[in-house]
Amino acid sequence: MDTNKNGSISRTEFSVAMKARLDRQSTLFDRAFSVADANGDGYISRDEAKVNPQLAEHFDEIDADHDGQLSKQELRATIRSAQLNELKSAR
Ligand SMILES: [Ca+2]
Ligand SMILES: [Ca+2]
Repeated sequence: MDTNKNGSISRTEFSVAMKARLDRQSTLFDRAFSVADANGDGYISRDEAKVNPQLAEHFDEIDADHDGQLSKQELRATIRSAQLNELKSAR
């Protein structure tokens, strides 16, 4: 992360590193989503979620509007709050 090797992480270095991390996560997320979304309708149904034990286990928590389908938005929101919790507990 300390790209100019001056021993401290500048605000720019930090935001560049964060952006790279978010881009990478977003690519991974899209890939994971399309793998789970077997019929390609943009939603993960309960059946489709079975390929991923974590998804299947937390299906009801992630399905915020309880329509029986996980949208990208619902998954993203879940991942984001999981990451926030991780940050909080790291402190
Ligand atoms: Ca689907
Ligand atoms: Ca839903």
